Amino acid sequence: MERYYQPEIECASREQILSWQNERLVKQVRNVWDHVPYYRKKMEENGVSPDDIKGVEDLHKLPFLTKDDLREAYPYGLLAKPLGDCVRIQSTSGTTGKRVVAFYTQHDLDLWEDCCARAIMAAGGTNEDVCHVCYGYGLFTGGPGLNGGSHRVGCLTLPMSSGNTERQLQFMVDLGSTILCCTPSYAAYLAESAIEHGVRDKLKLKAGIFGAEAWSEEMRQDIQNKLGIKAYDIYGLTEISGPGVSFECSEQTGMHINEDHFIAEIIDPNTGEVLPDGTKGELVFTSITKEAFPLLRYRTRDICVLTREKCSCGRTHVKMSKPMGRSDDMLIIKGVNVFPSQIETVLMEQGYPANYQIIVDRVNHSDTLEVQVEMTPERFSDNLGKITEMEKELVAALKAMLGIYAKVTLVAPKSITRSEGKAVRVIDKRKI
Ligand code: DLL
Repeated sequence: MERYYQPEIECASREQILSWQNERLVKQVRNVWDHVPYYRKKMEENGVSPDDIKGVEDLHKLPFLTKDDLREAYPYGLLAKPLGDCVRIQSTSGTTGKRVVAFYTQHDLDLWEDCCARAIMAAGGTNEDVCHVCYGYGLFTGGPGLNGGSHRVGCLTLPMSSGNTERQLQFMVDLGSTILCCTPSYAAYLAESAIEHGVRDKLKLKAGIFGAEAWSEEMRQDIQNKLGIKAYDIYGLTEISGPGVSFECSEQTGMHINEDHFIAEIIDPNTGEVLPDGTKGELVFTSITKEAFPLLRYRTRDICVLTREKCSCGRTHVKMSKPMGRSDDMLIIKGVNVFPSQIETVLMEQGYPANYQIIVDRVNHSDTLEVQVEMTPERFSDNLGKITEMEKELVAALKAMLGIYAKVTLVAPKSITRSEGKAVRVIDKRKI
């Protein structure tokens, strides 16, 4: 068990972490130069060679990689190992264009599962736990990643995958699941269903490990209260391995990035300039231990802040804030930048559940924003005559947050489709 809470790594001094990163980065850059012609060409075009990279302080000299590069090099163009050494493929859930595929050697899988095991242990997991994994299995990394991590910790692992909510609840009750792993939107749905089916008090859950999509602090509180658990955030992306790139500890104030495997930078998304810690910007990762699919300076499009304040859990690895949205999720409505997460915060502050849909359209050359919000059954039956008034209150609260008018439509309980994986919150009809 000790293997996965590794204080000598997770609580190492900054000097020690930097020394690992320097050594591994230099090796990785040389490896990519030697084995990935696509990236070597990029380096040559930018006038940089492996000899220019002596440590983390030289990272900024390397060119960025973006999702477009991954699509261009699809499927095998960024492989650094012969196919014979690769044992697994995972893929992103992209709905348009070519999918992004990532490759793993057995060693890559081992390190990825270690990262997920660290996350489970940081959420209090031990070999006494029953870990209920209802992230999707298959090409999506959520199920396989947390499944592997759970095995490493020694938990009894339930590879449930997503869907069939009644069966999920039945297994949770019968087998006494103690740790729940799924998207936060599915956790909210499970909580709602457990209450509805009268099984909430039969659950033995103590912790949840929720990620793969943006979720607000208000949503965390709601899930924690409804399920009587502590809800931990977990972050990751297929290109860099999957879940477990970073994870929350008991302090719940940001996610520790596994800095022995990934170097994180924050950049200005418009200029590419590296920004100091504490500044909001786009998160960029360099994977320094990956064998099959090592990405250097990969732009995630996720907007967040890095902090290095001392953490009460003792871990010293840098923390990233909850992503505030993706730069490509940001909606520009009437020229104003709107993140779906801002809308969620307002709704939850006003006591609405996290079941909502954002509809953006263009009518007579002007953008329109509508937010359909589901009411709880109690609120619905108690306030039938006051719906217009309640809609007006929400319009005002949204205006104060976003600075623009949003039409609000309160809809009946259960009328917005529930998600079993990542929730689709936004319908942008301008793009259809
Ligand atoms: O979502 C990996 C994952 C699975 C993470 C399970 C956590 C739990 P992708 O499908 O490649 O991989 O999507 C990656 O999802 O760039 C973020 O925009 C978003 N994302 C992931 N975790 C979080 C999180 C998985 N905790 C993309 N908060 C990332 C907000 C998240 N957004």
